[in-house]
Amino acid sequence: MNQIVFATNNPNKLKEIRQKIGDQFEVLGLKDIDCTEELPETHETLLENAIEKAEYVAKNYKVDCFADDSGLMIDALNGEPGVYSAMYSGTRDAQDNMDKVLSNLEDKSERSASFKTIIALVKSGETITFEGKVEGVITVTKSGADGFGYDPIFKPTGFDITFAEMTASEKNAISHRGKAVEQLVDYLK
Ligand code: ITT
Repeated sequence: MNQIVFATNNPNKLKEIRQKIGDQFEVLGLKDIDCTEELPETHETLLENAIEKAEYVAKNYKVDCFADDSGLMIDALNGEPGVYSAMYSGTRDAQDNMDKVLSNLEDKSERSASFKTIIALVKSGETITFEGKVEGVITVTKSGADGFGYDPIFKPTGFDITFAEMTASEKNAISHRGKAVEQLVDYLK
């Protein structure tokens, strides 16, 4: 089976992508290539950060790889948390990050939001990017225990449940990351 390195320190992302394409590719994590440091993310756009992470790992570890930079964009908060989604509350704690979103949206009826993923692939020294997006709304309370990050407060358009109430394959079929990964796989085929 073809191998591909996914340059992420987020174990939930690795698990999701393995669930989605694990029957087609052996997806290696950073531990598998002995990369244990924090990846650089110094920019203010998902696109630049995804490219930065993928190119950093490709250059320093001499592997072809891809990286994902994702964010939750909330219209009533002018696109926040956006590129700062991972540490919106000042920590990586998902409960604290969701609490900050819910408190910022208190009393707001306009709750539309979208998740976006940019995947940057570095292959044979060339960088290519793919994008996936899903629209939805931010709920008033948290529901569900699956998934990760903001999943318990994001209800995708056309569904009556949050991402955290879906099975992994249900989420993967419609999610920002799932859509970006489908394009990556089409390209690699
Ligand atoms: P890497 O940079 O190592 O890949 P990270 O967690 O720092 O991991 P990002 O910079 O892309 O990743 O931050 C994205 C954050 O957005 C992530 O930590 C979650 O809080 C949130 N997020 C991304 N995708 C999500 C999803 O599918 N469901 C819920 N929250 C998500």
